[in-house]
Amino acid sequence: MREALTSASKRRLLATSTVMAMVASLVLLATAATGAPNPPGNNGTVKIDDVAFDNVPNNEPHVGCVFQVDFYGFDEGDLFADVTFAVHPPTGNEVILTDEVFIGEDDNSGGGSEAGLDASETYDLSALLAGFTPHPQQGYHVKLTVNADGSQGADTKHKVFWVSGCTPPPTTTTTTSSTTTSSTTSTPPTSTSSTSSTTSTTIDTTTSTSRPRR
Ligand SMILES: [Ca+2]
Ligand SMILES: [Ca+2]
Ligand SMILES: [Ca+2]
Repeated sequence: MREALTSASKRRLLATSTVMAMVASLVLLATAATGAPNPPGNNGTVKIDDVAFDNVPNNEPHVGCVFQVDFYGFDEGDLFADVTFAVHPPTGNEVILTDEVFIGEDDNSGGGSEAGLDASETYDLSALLAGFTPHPQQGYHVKLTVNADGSQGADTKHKVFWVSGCTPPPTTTTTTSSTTTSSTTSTPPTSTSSTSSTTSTTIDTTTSTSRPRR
């Protein structure tokens, strides 16, 4: 009786271990086929992110002057993305801002999903777009070009989007200073002029400084 039980349980054990081994090899096969880190190709994707800023990999092609570019699924390594913003017809056709963003923190796992987020950069184009005429309804037409290190073959990604709701940068600040001087004679008239310059430009200049590539 005891013999029979043990042999039966042995058989069961053998059966379960074979199944487990099969499952393990299947998983291995699956990861080799799809999830291998840094496979060749133009890995990664970029999305335009309007407020509220998030990590959701949807593209929002109508944004305010302050927006984000989110990077997903890029390869691991000493890898940077060259980011170029240009005004696009009908707004214009010239480069207005270039930047570099580190994108190589981890491999391409997660792909174009929230788990695959590699970088999230905030940009403010209000001062740079001030010299152009916006479309009355749509705003400024802007083209983003991203050239990513680590790609094999084509490394270029594009996103075209509209920017609206920009407040023009405060360039004229001379009007308010003259009115307050007559009433208070005792205080030195130095307090009014200093505040205007600090708030004018908040261009995102988080260019990753040194680039030790290749
Ligand atoms: Ca958003
Ligand atoms: Ca974001
Ligand atoms: Ca990655």
